[in-house]
Amino acid sequence: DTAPLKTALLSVSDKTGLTEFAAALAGAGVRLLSTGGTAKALRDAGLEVTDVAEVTGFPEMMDGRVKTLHPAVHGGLLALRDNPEHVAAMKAHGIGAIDLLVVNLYPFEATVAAGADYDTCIENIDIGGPAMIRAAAKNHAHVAVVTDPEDYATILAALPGGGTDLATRKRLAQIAYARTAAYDTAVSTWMAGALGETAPRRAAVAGRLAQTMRYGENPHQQAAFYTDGSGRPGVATAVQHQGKALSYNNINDTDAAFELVAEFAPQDGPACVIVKHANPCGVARGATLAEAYGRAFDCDRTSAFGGIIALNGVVDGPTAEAITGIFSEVVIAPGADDDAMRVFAGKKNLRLLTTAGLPDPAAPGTTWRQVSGGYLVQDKDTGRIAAEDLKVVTKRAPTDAELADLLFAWRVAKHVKSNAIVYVKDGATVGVGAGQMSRVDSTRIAARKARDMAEAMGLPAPLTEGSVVASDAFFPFADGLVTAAEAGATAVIQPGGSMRDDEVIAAADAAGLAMVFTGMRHFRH
Ligand code: 93A
Repeated sequence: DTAPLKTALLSVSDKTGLTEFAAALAGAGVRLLSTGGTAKALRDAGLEVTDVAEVTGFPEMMDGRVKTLHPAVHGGLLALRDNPEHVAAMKAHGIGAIDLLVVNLYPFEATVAAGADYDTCIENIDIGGPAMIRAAAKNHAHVAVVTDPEDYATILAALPGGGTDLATRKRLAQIAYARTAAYDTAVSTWMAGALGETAPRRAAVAGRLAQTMRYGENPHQQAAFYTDGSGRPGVATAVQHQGKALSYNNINDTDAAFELVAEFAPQDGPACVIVKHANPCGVARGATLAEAYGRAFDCDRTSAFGGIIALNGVVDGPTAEAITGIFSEVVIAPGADDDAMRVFAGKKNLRLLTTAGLPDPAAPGTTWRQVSGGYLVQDKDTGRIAAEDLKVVTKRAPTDAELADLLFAWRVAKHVKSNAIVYVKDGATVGVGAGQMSRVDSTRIAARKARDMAEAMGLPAPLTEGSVVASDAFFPFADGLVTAAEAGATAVIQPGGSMRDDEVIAAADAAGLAMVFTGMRHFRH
């Protein structure tokens, strides 16, 4: 699958590393074609170059707006070398194959950033460059495309082997499409600004506009919802049966709830999640979905009001009855039967969403976050821990019942904003501490809420009595663990790896706790 490298077309605005690269190509016997400014730079460096104008039979015209937009160029980039009709067309029209395209675009982003006027920005929208890049990338079966001086080295490394291999050309094509997509995004975003409009309702993102909203996180913010076209089961592809349109916060919270409930496979039994402000305030298993809902509700009845409820199975009548006992914003589940639909129909304000299934928590993905002047991009957290991954670090090992709850708590903790502390008893959360700047505070808050809840329910002991506790990252000091032990926890799951692990383990032993290390952290911010 090595594609020979006989002819290269170079047309670059950023001339970094150009002459060294082109000299190496020429040295390997590659014929160089080039546009005005690039050709001049190469000639100045003593290299032999053919002007694209000679190839097309047309001069560069209209201030350079039309230089490479010609069948002699695009035919040379797009022709399939192993297709007799394509080869015949090349011959008939005198089109020569172009094996390597080296293009970087007019500096549109830099022109905007420099505060240029409208016409200057317009003139810096590259048309011919992206057209060639997209053509060469499409034809990566035969053509290599380089859009970034950083990748010159990739081509140079391939020269001794007589050309690039298919895997390399595919990788370069992927980079190329990322570049043209980002370029047009920059143009569209700039135009929105020039029109005096805010971006969200017509943002250039890699997706399809699904819904514009009355407002965003707050009423003075405009907002819209875009689907990514993946068709993944979730809030983006759910069918809404009743209730008002989903708000920005509804969608965010519903996603959080559904992603968490999907951690519990239906074949392992019913599970329910209640979310408020993107954090779970109750997660539980049950013999039935109705029971799972009730147990999730009991974790924090106060916060559950106006919450978002996600279930991992088809909602039935009794579950719907239980849910409609209080006001909830949204219910999402992979289906609802006729009985449930009838019950929900009596609550006009409740939004009911059903999906074709549950999201796959192991499916790889990417998360994006905007920061001033850039984006943070990372792999989705698909980390999973099984019993065999755990290391017992205390004198006492967890019992089977504790172990089951520890793994449950760990799964929930992954979906709680850091610092996350999750107390669990018999397959239900009994205390959740979320989003605190200090881990010991999360530990205390969750325990206090569990005490308050027990008082409100008329129970003698706090809900955390006899529970287990998960911490999304290591305990830096023993104080958090001691607090959990005082709240009645008997076993702990945490990553380990603190400088003071020894102190934390000693405190656990002193309190008779069993503790396991996961070796994996689940920060979520
Ligand atoms: O104005 S264009 O959109 N029209 C074209 O046909 C065209 N072909 C290449 N801009 C075009 N280019 C761009 O010219 C390339 O993407 C590159 O950024 C630049 C290189 O011009 P020069 O070689 O004259 O410096």
